[in-house]
Amino acid sequence: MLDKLLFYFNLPSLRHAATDSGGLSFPGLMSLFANAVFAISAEKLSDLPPPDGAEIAFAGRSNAGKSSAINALAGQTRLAFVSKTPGRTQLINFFRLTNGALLVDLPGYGYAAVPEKIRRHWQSVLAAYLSRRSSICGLVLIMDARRPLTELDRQMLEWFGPTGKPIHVLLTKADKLTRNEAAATLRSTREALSPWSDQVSVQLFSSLKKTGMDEAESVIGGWLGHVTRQEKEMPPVKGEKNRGPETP
Ligand SMILES: Nc1nc2c(ncn2[C@@H]2O[C@H](COP(=O)(O)OP(=O)(O)OP(=O)(O)O)[C@@H](O)[C@H]2O)c(=O)[nH]1
Ligand SMILES: [Mg+2]
Repeated sequence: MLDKLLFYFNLPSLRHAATDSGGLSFPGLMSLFANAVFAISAEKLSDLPPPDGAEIAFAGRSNAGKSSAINALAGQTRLAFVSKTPGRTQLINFFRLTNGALLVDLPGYGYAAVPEKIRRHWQSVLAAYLSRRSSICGLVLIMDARRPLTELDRQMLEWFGPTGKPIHVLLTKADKLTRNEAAATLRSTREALSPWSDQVSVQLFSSLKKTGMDEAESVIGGWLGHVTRQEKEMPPVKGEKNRGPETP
């Protein structure tokens, strides 16, 4: 496990990520996401760190834009690995915020070219992680605004919904739609999710154009603000090298 950790820390992009805040500074909530660093990767559930920190899970179809959204929120370009080839995030990657909370980049689902056996494996990992992980304080469900609410997106809602924890849907790549198309997609997705309206919120987002950032920051920041006040004395995560400024 330590070997794997050191391997990831030695990747140039991650070394860079650990020191690069993208040269941006943000007032208020954004400081929660700025200076995020790569923490640890897990290949299977038994590799997960102990569930003793606040986690924000990012799930979505393969290629929907999960890693890009994490980078956009963090104000960095190479924190999470972004690829034109779907199915590239094949590990559960954890990023540590300076307040100690974790952003969790989950492997994408639904990419047809991934062998059936691997797809099924990851779906069972996602089901177990989303339904049982006590440290998750909210799910960010990323959907391509051009094809929201696929069958597997609904499956994620079914798995996570019973936890009663909040879900925020980012309809991303909104820059690929006209204003009217984007507004119509937002309306129809909200309508489709209205039975879940106590638990689910929906917004338009673009990592490319950085639109919808304030709304996303305020929702996720709200979840973390609530949790982080209780998590001040959080113990270090087993096997993790860098925990940020609060490490004694
Ligand atoms: N135009 C546009 N392209 C985007 C946006 N977000 C992501 N992309 C592109 O979509 C592709 C996939 O983005 P990723 O962030 O790697 O997607 P992912 O969901 O992490 O993909 P997997 O890890 O394979 O599941 C890349 O080519 C990105 O540049 C966006 O808001 N607008
Ligand atoms: Mg990814």
